[in-house]
Amino acid sequence: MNVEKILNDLEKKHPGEVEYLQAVREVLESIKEVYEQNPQFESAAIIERLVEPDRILSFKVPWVDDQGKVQMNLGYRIQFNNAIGPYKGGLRFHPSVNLSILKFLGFEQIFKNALTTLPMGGSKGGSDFNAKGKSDGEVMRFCQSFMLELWRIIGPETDVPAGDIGVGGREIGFLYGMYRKLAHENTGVLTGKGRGWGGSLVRPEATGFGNVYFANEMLKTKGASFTGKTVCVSGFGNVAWGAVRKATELGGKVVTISGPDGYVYDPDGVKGEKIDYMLELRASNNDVVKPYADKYGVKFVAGRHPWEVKCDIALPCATQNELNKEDALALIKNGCTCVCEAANMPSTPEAIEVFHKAKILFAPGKAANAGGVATSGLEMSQNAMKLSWSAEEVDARLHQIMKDIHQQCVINGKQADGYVDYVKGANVAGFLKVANAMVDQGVI
Ligand code: NDP
Ligand code: 2IT
Repeated sequence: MNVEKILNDLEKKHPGEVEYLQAVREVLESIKEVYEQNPQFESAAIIERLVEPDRILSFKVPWVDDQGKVQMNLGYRIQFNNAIGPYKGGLRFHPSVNLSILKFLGFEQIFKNALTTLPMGGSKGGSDFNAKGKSDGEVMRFCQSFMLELWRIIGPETDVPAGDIGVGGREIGFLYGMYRKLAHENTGVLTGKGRGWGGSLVRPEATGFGNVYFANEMLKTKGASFTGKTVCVSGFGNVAWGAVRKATELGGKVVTISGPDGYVYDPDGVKGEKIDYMLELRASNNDVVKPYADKYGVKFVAGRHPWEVKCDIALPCATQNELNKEDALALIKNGCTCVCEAANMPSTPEAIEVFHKAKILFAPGKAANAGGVATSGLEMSQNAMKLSWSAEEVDARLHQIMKDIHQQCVINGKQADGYVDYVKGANVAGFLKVANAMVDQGVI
């Protein structure tokens, strides 16, 4: 496989889509060897068919603000691949959203969902809507207008959206209400629903919990655990909240959280009611984390990333490319031995190279944050059965799924010297499952 040629051709077709090309490059470089060992992939043109989405729906989202003024946003849904199950993936509402970002997320989602062991294809969607400073009524009218277009191409057996950045329980509620009215049916068409109307227990916590379960599996391979460890977390949203909770529960001390404005350093640890306060802060429709530092009288470092703080374990939980080469070098210098990505693609390729060279434990988001979508899959199962499981049952299944994903990474990523390349492991395991399904099902 000529990775450079494929990427050059893709760049000509999709100029400037840097995040998408970054995600494709990483996967192609990892799977090159296994691809070349399986000539049936080449004859079925698997790569050419896998790197392009099945279809992209792009639409406008007009809505009326509280002053009666008409506002306009852009909306998208990218259905990438459904070889192993219905399209499945989150919706992101953030002003930075564009096609490149949603394509990278949709592409990653294919392999992540394959790793969960559940039957889910990959998709992603969203809008450049900025919730900052908006009232609940404005968010509702925006969500309703968004669903007015989206509902045509989704369905419980077709494409099942969920949350991502800027889309939490409140937005899923507004989106679901509108879908129910338009489709005249009450089905599990979205996941992350409220507990009283088809949602699953543990889904809000699942990405962060799953991430910490995965990190714990990695630590176990070195005879280590979270107990007594200092942990740096970035972000202060849904995923960061779950990760902080579980890392603390397992005996770690989380000393940072962060926002686009900078990071908070809390040497006593983010714990107890301070974790609940993270939820309040996130729900305030502000994008600043500084109020945490003001409230608890701890240090706030403006405009910087938390990776300069000394820690044993780093859990990036904010967004793509938030951890660069300098950050990676600082982590290594300060003795960090485990970086477990909870966000999607938070480490730049140069940062990953630093981690691999230093031979520390490093897990990519598509493996280590799969607990969120896996629990969405469990929500779909419960909806299909019209039953709901207890929190203990969902959590036990989530825990087992994360252990299985870890195992798949070890099997496919172990190097001759025993070092586990979790990036390779995750990409190879996810790719093989999808590519084999595509070969089995013919050229469609
Ligand atoms: P939230 O909206 O709850 O929180 C996201 C956090 O990241 C906020 O602190 C947000 O600040 C910050 N952030 C977003 N964009 C930027 C940016 N461009 N620069 C700096 N900071 C930014 O989202 P989630 O916690 O759900 O998502 C966090 C990460 O986890 C994302 O990468 C997401 O794709 C990934 N993920 C989410 C899953 C889920 O189930 N929710 C599952 C698997 C992965 P602000 O928005 O205020 O700018
Ligand atoms: O990136 C992700 O895996 C998510 N945002 C969750 C997707 C889902 O369908 O639950």
